[in-house]
Amino acid sequence: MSEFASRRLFIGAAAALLAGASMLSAPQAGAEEKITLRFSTPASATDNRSKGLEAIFADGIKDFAVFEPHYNATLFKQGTELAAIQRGNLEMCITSAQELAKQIPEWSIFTAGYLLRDAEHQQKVFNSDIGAEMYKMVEDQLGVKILKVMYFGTRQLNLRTDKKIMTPEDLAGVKLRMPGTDAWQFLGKALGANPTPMAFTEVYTGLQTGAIDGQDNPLPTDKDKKFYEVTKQIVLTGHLADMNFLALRKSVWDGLTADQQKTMMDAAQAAVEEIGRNQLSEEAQLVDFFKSQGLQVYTPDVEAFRTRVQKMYLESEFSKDWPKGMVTRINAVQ
Ligand code: KDO
Repeated sequence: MSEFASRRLFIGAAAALLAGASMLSAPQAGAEEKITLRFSTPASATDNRSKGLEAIFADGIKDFAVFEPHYNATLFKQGTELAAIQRGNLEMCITSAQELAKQIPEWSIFTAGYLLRDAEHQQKVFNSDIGAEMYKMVEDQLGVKILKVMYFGTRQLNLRTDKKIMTPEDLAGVKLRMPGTDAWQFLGKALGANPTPMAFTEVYTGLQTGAIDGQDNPLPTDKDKKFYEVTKQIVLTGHLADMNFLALRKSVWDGLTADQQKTMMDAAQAAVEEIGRNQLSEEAQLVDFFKSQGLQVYTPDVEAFRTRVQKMYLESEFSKDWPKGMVTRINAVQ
């Protein structure tokens, strides 16, 4: 019996005992049937993704499931969430192409800088047959159901150093924190920097103490995590139109009725739409905010970054695993 199934039985038995023991504390009708969806993320509770999931996703599924978020990587360390789901110790997380690529090499195509053009292109790609094919690999190989893709924001460089960065050459020797997977480290290298792995929850201190010279994240994350307090500039490289995927253990999905599955998909869709809208609108406003905080915010020679990054990816070991013809198909999505 899976841990999930035994947990349900346990909750059911406990509720039955309670109901029998006291009429005063009778549980709500049907409450004992609810499934608990433990969700782990390194993000904070104030992140737009967290707020959107709690307000919309959790509410949408409340008749049959309890969404139980754990923020700031307090339940599972960044990068261990998928394995925890696979082992049956966790029900949900928001995962990334970089995490999926650790187990499914074909997924590294979506870790390439300057491939997805922007939020709209990204959403269209994943809502097309391309997304369906990629999600099927995750279901078949990992036993994880991708519910929806969410626009997380466009990644920009954020440095504590003064030197102006106009080209990849200017990043030579810059200790750039990237998350700790091969795909992320390669992106840092392709940008011209000296990448170094560090967990997301340690980045603020890393910047404050000078253990790292900079980091990359979407502007809403720089604001939410207050990275502007410990950095001096934001370089608008726009090197990755980044996304996350709302992921659920497939055995949990398979245990839902068809109606519950539809309700869950609708709730996930409504949540990711709201999250994407909020990320985009914050991105449009935040340059002024960072400037008001005394940071230099400017656009470098993006063409120079794009040319170098695309060349390095096409010549990399990663590209050998990309599904045949996929770059052309992605580029063709209008
Ligand atoms: C990060 O560690 O920089 C990153 O932005 C990588 C993303 O894929 C995602 O894991 C994100 O952190 C977390 O959700 C925390 O915001």
